[in-house]
Amino acid sequence: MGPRDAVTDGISLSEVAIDDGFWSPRRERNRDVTIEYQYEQLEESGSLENFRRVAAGESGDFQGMWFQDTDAYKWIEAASYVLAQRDDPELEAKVDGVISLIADAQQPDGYLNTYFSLVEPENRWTNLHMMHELYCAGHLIEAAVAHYRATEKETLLEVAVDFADLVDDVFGDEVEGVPGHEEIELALLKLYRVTDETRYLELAKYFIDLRGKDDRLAWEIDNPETLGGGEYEDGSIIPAARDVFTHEDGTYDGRYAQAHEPLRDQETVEGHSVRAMYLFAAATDLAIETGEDELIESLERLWTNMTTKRMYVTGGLGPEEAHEGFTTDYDLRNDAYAETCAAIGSVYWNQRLFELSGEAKYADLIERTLYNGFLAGVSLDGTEFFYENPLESDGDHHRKGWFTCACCPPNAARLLASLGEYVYSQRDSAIYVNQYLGSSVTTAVDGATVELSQDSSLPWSGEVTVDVDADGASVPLRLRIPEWAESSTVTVNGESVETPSEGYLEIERVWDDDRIELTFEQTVTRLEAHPDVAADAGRVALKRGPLVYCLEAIDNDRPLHQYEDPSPTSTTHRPDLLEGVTVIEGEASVPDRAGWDGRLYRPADETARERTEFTAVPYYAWDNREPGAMRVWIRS
Ligand code: FUB
Ligand code: ZN
Repeated sequence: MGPRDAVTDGISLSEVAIDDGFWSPRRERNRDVTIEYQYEQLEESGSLENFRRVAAGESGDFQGMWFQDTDAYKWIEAASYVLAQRDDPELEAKVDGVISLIADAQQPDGYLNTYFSLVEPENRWTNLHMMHELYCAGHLIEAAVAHYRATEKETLLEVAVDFADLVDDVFGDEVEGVPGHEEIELALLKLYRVTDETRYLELAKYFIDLRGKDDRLAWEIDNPETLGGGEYEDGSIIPAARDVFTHEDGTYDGRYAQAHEPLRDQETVEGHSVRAMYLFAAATDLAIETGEDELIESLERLWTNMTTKRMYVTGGLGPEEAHEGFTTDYDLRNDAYAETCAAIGSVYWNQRLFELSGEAKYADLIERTLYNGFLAGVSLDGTEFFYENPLESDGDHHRKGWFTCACCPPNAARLLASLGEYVYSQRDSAIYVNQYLGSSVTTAVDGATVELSQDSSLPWSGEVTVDVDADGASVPLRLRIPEWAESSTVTVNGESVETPSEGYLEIERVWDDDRIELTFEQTVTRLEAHPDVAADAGRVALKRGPLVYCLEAIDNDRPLHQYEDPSPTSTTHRPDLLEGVTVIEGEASVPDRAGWDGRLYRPADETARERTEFTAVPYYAWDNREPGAMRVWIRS
């Protein structure tokens, strides 16, 4: 038995059925609209055509970003999660069609990358820092594992295994080095779990351990003439990559790809935030497999740095656009980059940290990220996406259906389709209820069949019921007390249970048609940020339950910068607004407009202030009406 078997035995997606007032409509739209629409985009963007052309033995005329294959892989992954939860022959046939295109494009030795096959077949594996061959391989593997788990078909798994075997033969032997964009590491760990082949575990460990130790990436930066990728749009990618991989004085800087020092020595989260999240997720999976203390300590240290100094109140990550990532402690400017993929990566990492430790704080952060930093990335109608998720806008930032670099839309689709993975967990023979959303699960724990059925009123109010039946078996149940709950009450069959203020409430008893009722008090909180966050100095943000709120121009008469000292007075559920949201209303102070005619400046003591009403809506719902300004942090 490895350490993993001792600590966790995940509940599979097909065991969980979600039926939730808040999430189900979003997931249905994801299934019926988004996944359908994204399939069309795969055709329109040339992604599928690239596979067809490789299969036909053609060359040249590659379309799209050099890692565009991943759009198709992520689409298959999202569709597979849907198929894991219900029969859908039409979708399955579409998935099969895309898989056969991919299989036909695979080279006889297992290699698969349409950019290199079409444009520079002789330059495989020459540009690890930017050309994403291993990143594409990772998304292929993730798609294959999801597809195999959903359908038991091995069509894509065989393709992925052949490619993974080639990568294993090449790396550590013919080529020494790590990918500039992490992703393959976490994928190899998934492949290991599904095949039991230790070579994939070893290969993931090789990539994780080598990062920051070898000088291959640095060497590439200084030897651009030897690199593949030179033919991509006249090689414009190579100088651009140099910018993000060098200090101002032109010397190599590995932080962009978390390659500045070995992972186990890293103290702060650095560089490109999606890359960082994927690396840390993989390393956590590795720690789950090996139980290695040094690795676990470094991951905890990085998590603490991120969550106490480098994370937005929404769970969003990475203020800086130039390198799409982290900068310095407390740099949380509100024109945040905060890529949707980084929020998604954070959910992946935190889920693994939970599996490793069983600690509620990771599930708390998943909840915060899902409802805020992630969900803002998807329009209410499911057809448009944010790439960047600022916390303040002048009204010119809008979602789009697709992007030239379309990493976020299919990433959002795969997370929504796999939401069931985050609700329950089984660990140390206990069942954990990690997220409160209407759902049911039937699973086996130490030979007993346990059925849970949950009803939840989140995020609008805090009432939850969980019906439990284990046919008279005794199974510990751990229920997360959300960090935001001001107070909580829990009863079992009407009898009160003593409840901790945070962490998990454990209830162990013989379960036989029992009902647990939980009430989490939701109050509106005015949050302030640490004094070193210059961007939020003298500002407050409104939060209620798991939701962060914002002001949008459309609901408020004055320009948003004029609102000061918001005092919430009431909350109202408005079924008509933004598909049903609870708004926070109150009064704020604004400057009196009298006496300004013909004047731009005047002594400050001449300006009186007056109180006016404001309305705040959940941050996730912003930019779904008429364009206008938005602010999360309001002057205090
Ligand atoms: O480079 C692949 C993906 O595209 C990254 O994860 C995103 O940040 C975007 O740059
Ligand atoms: Zn993205």
